[in-house]
Amino acid sequence: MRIIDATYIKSVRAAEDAEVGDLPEICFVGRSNVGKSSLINALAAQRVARTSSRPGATRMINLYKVLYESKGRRGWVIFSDFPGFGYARVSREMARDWRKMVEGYLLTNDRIKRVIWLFDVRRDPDELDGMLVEWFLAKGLPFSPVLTKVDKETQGNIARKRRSFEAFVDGVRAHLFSSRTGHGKKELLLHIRHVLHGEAADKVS
Ligand SMILES: Nc1nc2c(ncn2[C@@H]2O[C@H](COP(=O)(O)OP(=O)(O)OP(=O)(O)O)[C@@H](O)[C@H]2O)c(=O)[nH]1
Ligand SMILES: [Mg+2]
Repeated sequence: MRIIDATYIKSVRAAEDAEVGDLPEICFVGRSNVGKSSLINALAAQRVARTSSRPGATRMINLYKVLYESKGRRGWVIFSDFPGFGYARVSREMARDWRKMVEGYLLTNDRIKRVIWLFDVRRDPDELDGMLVEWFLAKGLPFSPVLTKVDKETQGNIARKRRSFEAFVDGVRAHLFSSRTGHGKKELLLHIRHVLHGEAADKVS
């Protein structure tokens, strides 16, 4: 699969405001600063999503319309770039607002084919991450973990972290990614293609 073009459409707080017809959607969620916008730019091979060194800058869900080619056929998909969660400096009230918006969006949008959950490979999952996994599983939301910024870790650590992360998410396969080196880009695009065609193998075998 190859992305031919990606354009920003709009920023929304609710699924009904998306107005993208019946296009399938892939959501990119994860903690603040984990590399969501960078990953979208890396997949799209262009700077379409805004990145920032200021964590928590994105407050709305940013929608991108993506044209792709796969096996000689073209198709459209929406990529949605979510505001980061778990940023320590936001107030309790803002954290509650974030949660209401994100949960509402994910639960009322039946075009969503997959939630791509980005996780910094250097971190260890904490209680908040555990709650998120439980929530995905309880709601039956299909999710794909991606360990990001692998250029910052040694091969040995990456392999070890991947195994323990996959155990943490109940055996769901975790992908590796670096937007700096492009590591994992081909595999992730292939995975997205499989998701869009209903062919994804999600469990670690
Ligand atoms: N070394 C390295 N740095 C990265 C990588 N991906 C992102 N970064 C850096 O991490 C910082 C945050 O990246 P963003 O893509 O803006 O992260 P985000 O998840 O969209 O952040 P929020 O929108 O604030 O939640 C930036 O300084 C990026 O340059 C990566 O693969 N490797
Ligand atoms: Mg961002």
